[in-house]
Formats: sequence, structure tokens, C-alpha cells
Amino acid sequence: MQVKGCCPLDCQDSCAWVASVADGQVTRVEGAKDHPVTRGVLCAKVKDYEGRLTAPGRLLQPLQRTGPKGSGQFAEISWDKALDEIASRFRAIISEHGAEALMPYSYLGSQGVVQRLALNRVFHALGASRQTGAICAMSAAALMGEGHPIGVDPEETPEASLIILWGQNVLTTCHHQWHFIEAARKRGARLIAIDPCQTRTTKQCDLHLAPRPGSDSVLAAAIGRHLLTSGRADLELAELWVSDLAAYRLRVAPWTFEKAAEATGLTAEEIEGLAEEFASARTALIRGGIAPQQARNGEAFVRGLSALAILGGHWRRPGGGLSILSMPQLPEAQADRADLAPGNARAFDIARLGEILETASPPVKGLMVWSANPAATQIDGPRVRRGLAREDLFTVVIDHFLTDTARLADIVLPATTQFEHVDVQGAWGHHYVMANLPAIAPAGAARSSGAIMRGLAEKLGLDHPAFRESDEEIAASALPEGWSWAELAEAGWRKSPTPRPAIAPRTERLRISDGPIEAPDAVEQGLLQLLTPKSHYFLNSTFANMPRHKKSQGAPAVTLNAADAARLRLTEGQTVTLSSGSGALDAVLRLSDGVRPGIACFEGKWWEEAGPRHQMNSLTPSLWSPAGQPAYNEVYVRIAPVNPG
Ligand SMILES: Nc1nc2c(c(=O)[nH]1)N[C@H]1C(S)=C(S)[C@@H](COP(=O)(O)OP(=O)(O)OC[C@H]3O[C@@H](n4cnc5c(=O)[nH]c(N)nc54)[C@H](O)[C@@H]3O)O[C@H]1N2
Ligand SMILES: Nc1nc2c(c(=O)[nH]1)N[C@H]1C(S)=C(S)[C@@H](COP(=O)(O)OP(=O)(O)OC[C@H]3O[C@@H](n4cnc5c(=O)[nH]c(N)nc54)[C@H](O)[C@@H]3O)O[C@H]1N2
Ligand code: SF4
Ligand SMILES: [Mo]
Repeated sequence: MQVKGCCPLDCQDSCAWVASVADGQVTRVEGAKDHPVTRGVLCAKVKDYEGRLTAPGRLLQPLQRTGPKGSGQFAEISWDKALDEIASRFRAIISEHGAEALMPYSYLGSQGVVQRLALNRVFHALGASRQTGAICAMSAAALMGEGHPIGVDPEETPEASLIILWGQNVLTTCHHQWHFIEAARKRGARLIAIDPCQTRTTKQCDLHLAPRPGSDSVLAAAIGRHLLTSGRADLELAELWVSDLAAYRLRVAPWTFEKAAEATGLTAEEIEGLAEEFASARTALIRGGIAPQQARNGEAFVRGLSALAILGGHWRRPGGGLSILSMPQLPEAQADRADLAPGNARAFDIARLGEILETASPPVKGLMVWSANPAATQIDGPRVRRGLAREDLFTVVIDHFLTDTARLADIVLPATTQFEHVDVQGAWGHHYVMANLPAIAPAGAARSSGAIMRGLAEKLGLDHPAFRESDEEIAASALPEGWSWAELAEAGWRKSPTPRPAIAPRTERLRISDGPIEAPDAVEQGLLQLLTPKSHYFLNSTFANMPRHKKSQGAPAVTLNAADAARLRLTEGQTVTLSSGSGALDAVLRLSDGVRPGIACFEGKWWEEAGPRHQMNSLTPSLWSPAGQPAYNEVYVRIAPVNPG
């Protein structure tokens, strides 16, 4: 039997897949060949996703903590007992501290609407604190909120004559975009990468420029200045869309090629060459990545790129513009049911979990985490882990495995995987809404978020039709008007395009001059800036416990330029300790000319399980951009041989 579904992971591509089932087991999962974007191929992470169903450590039964917090000592309990315990603890917290002492925390571990949003219904109805914000792409989301267009349908890519991959490692993070890029190249397009590090992707580009991290807004300003001074800016489009062109002119005026060279570490000739290519391109597509947003000036990066897409006139033609988040129109808030809330409870920005658990007043006393592993993925990990370890905090975690976050929980609930539940999701790298059908019955006692929502609501005495909806009904409630769940489930996917922005006067004019355009701070003597780009075989911390993925990824490693290693008297292959004001981790040293001097690169969000000190967020500080994007890249580390004691 073959069952249609889709990959649920937090990745631009949202691949369509087909699961082969025999005797109630998934024997194989393959890409669906007829999906217009993902075309029958799964990535190196997901090609054997069926292995997750039976992997060692898969949670199959609810667990209750029996030892000290974080000890990993749990006993299996029944669902009835687990839900009773959660309901009675939640009730006690509400009566003693008020409903706002409860906090839900979820992220995109599964992009599925049911897995992500169904449980929010319970928290809304209780009047709990609401979750807002995000830990990824917040800078892009903030600019989108201001009205900046930041998504281009990837199926238009072949129309582009110049493609700039600005801090995006396509061949590792969203490789289904590559065939569109190749199609453009076959028609003569040039491909340029702007990335401080050499990657699988930069090696395939016609040109790779490696500026200092955090200097992108300066580089963009130098290009913008060139558009204006050479008379090739699309002033008509700027007139229609932008409110602050005069201010922008003044802001970019100082950034001559020479000045920008000092700030970016590129040569003036390299910047001039790039600016000239951009100015003379017929249709330029800028694909902006996530890492350059992970800084205090993340919004300045996105704004700088948006200014170029507008001033270059590239929104006028299909294939052109700026693409960071390219999404179908899916009104998923309909499934969240914020309308069930009795009032307007306080909202917590989930990107500040560590701070919230430490300082919120009144304090958070009950926390439920699902579809996320914040103990490994949140900024300032040590602070988050201190918060999760609080004796007076009651924590429930729902996951497939005993993650670092689950280890700190009081109750752990076993979640179904994408093969075992129904769901619907969008994507952030194309315009298709994807349906997922269950291929097999849940393993052990695993339950979907929808089933947990129904069970918990009953125990809490919540009585509203929203708490009796089946998972199919929850999925259907998120669909655009006029769509039928049955038809979508039959087809597997359906395009719900987000139209290109109209070339017409805007009522809300865009601002392109706001925010700092400045050179990144000089790095203190003896320190290196740590970048933590996505790893090829893990998806954030997902898969960091899977034997096959760990083997492919290799030992936790930090990569430096040979010149830095020589200066620090370190040699390839030795184990080193990286330390910052927040904490420390150990890694094997690797050398590469592909990493800029002054930078250390650490891939893979390892769990503590991998060893006592391999978590990258042990090093990151409590720091955010103005829009709330965690500044994961603003971390400066000392690197020394590991202390054998
Ligand atoms: N294999 C794999 N795929 C994934 C993920 C994964 O963990 N593994 N995660 C998924 C998720 S959640 C996301 S958000 C996306 C992210 O997808 P991408 O945006 O492609 O990935 P990043 O690793 O965030 O950053 C891409 C590149 O930016 C570079 N970079 C770092 N700092 C700067 C800077 O200041 N300026 C410039 N110009 N470049 C910089 C890095 O060296 C890196 O090569 O990938 C998704 N896909
Ligand atoms: N230092 C540093 N930190 C970073 C980043 C970085 O580049 N550097 N990147 C950041 C980015 S871009 C992101 S998006 C975040 C990601 O942060 P998280 O969202 O915490 O991502 P994951 O580590 O993948 O954890 C997702 C969890 O969801 C679980 N899960 C999967 N499917 C389901 C399901 O159906 N139900 C339930 N209940 N659980 C499920 C998985 O098993 C996994 O444990 O990390 C951020 N953290
Ligand atoms: S992680 Fe991304 S590329 Fe890999 S199968 Fe899932 S959606 Fe496709
Ligand atoms: Mo992300």
C-alpha cells in the first residue's frame, strides 16, 4: 500500500512523499515524483525517516519523573494517570497563581497545523499566557509586517538573469530549490554567493564573496549607492512604494566602494564588480538566508536587501525580487482558536524563554513544550536549562524522544510521527499547501497533538465543540475558504499562490532607510566570532540522537582558518574547549581555508546526550535584535586545548 504524505520538518521545501506500507509497517519513504517543486527526492536527513518509528529511545508510553529534575529517571504511567496529573497540577496552579502562570511553548519541530496549533486551544480556553514571536526569521517577519514583499514563487526562478544567494546554503538547507536555479543558469543566469564561509553551495556558484559576518547592510548600502549614483535606480518604483528615498540617499552616501571594503573585508574591486553586475542585471533574484538575520542588526540586513530589490526594479518582472520566506496562503490561525480565550492574557515572546523563566512576574509555574527542543535550541542555553530545572516549575514535554528538554520535564508524553497522524501544512520555500495522511496506526501509546488536546480538555472539564473536533476537522478548519479537505487529501497538495506585489502606489509606504548601517564591531584580541550554520545531517537538534545521522555528521567539530589555529598554537584533530561568557563546549578541531580568519564555525545542535559539553547554545548570550530575533551569531569565543583534568 502507498500512502501520500509530506515531510513535517522545519525546512523551506515541505517535500511531498509516498510511504510504502506492508503488514502495518512503513517499509520505505520516497519523494513523490509528481510534486512540481520537490520532484521525487528526499534529503540526506529524511530519506530513511521510517527509521525514526522504531529507533532506540522512541517514546511509546507517558512518563513521570521519579528522580531529581534532569536526572533522566522516569517511570511509565498510563495516559489516564498522566492526563489526570497534568489537569490537577494545572488546576492547582490556576487557583494559586492565576491562569497566566501557565505557558505553552511550541515551535516548528513539525510544521503541521494540527501538531502545532491544536493544543493552543486548551491554553486559550484556560486564559493562559499566550505565545508570540519566533526563534527563526524574526527579522524577515518584522519587515513583512511593515509591508515589505519578501517572497518569490520559486517556480519563477528560471526567469531570473542574476541570482544572489545572500547567506543561504541551498544545497544543505533547501536543495529542492537548486533545480530551479540550474534551470535559470541554463538560460544564461549568473549565480553569486555571499557567505563568510565556503559551503557545498558556494563551491557551485560562479562567484563567491566572503564578507565579514554582520557587514551585509554595508555591502547592500554600497550597491544601493551605486544604483543611485550611476542613474540606474528605478526611481519610478521607489516613488510608488517608498516613503524615505531622500533619507536612504543620505544613509548610503558614505558607503563608497573603498569605505565598504574596510567594513566588509572584501576589496573595493570585488564590491564594485558585484554592484555593477546587480545594476546591469535584467532580472535579479536575491535569496536571503536565515543566519545573517541572527544578529542584533538582523532587520538592517533584510531592509538593505529589500531596498536593493526595489531600487533595482526587480519586482517588476517574474523571477525577480527578494525571497526569504515564500509561503502559500494558508489561514492557519483559524485552527488555533484564539477566540476561545476569555480575555486578553499576557503574551510571551518564546525567543526569550530563559529570561521569562527567570524573571516573569507573576512567575510561570506550569509549562508545556511540544514540537521544540528549547534546552538545545534557545539562545543562552545555560539560562534556559536553569529555568527548566526550577523545582517550582511543573513542565510537560511532548516529543518522539527523551530530548534534552524532555529530560528536564515532570511529565513526558509520546507524540505520533508524521506516518501516524493526519495533518496539513504550508511551506516557507514554495506556494503549495501539503496534506499528510497516516500510513500506519500509532506505535505504542503515542498520540497526536489533537488527541492529547481532546483528552486534556475532557480532564479539565472544557466543554466547547472545538475540543471535540477530530484531527481531520482541525486540519480542515485551517484551509482557505472554499477548499475541501477530502479533495486536498486525495490530491496530496494544492497551490495557493501568494501574488506578486502590485506595481501601484502603496497606501502604506515602505521604509528603506531605517536601522543601523555600520561595520560590525571589531573582535577583541584573542577571541573568534562563532557561527553555527545548519548541519547537513541534522535538522536543528532533530536527528542528533539518531545513529545513522550522527555517523554521517561525524564528531562535534569546530572549523578554523589555519592562520588562526597556528596563532592559537592548535593543531588539526585535537580536542579543544570553546568558552564564552555563557558557558563552554568541547569539539574536535578542523582546519579549512574556506573559513574566514577571525571566525570559528560549529555545525550541529548536538544534545547533551552526545557528551557532557557539545551544545552550541551553551555559548550564546542573552541577546536579541530589536524585532526579537535571537542574535545566535553574536558570540565570541576563546579556544584552547581541552583541559584533560
Ligand atoms: N540540513 C539542514 N537543513 C535545514 C536545517 C538544518 O538544521 N539542517 N534547518 C532549517 C531551518 S530551521 C532553517 S532556518 C533554514 C536555514 O537555511 P539557511 O539560511 O540556508 O542556513 P543558515 O545555516 O542559517 O545560513 C546560511 C549561510 O549563511 C552564512 N552566514 C552566517 N552569517 C552570515 C552573515 O552575517 N552574512 C552572510 N552573508 N552570510 C552569513 C553561513 O555561513 C551559512 O552558510 O534551513 C532549514 N534547513
Ligand atoms: N546557536 C544556534 N541556535 C539556533 C540556531 C542556530 O543557527 N544557531 N537556529 C535556530 C533556528 S533557525 C531554529 S528554527 C530553531 C529550531 O528550534 P526547535 O524548534 O527547538 O527545533 P528542533 O531542535 O528541531 O526540535 C524540534 C523537536 O520537535 C520534535 N517533533 C517533531 N515532530 C513532532 C510532532 O509531530 N509532535 C511533537 N510533539 N514533537 C515533534 C522533534 O522530535 C524535536 O525534538 O533553533 C534555533 N537555534
Ligand atoms: S527536511 Fe526539507 S529537504 Fe528534507 S525531506 Fe524534509 S522538506 Fe524535504
Ligand atoms: Mo529556522
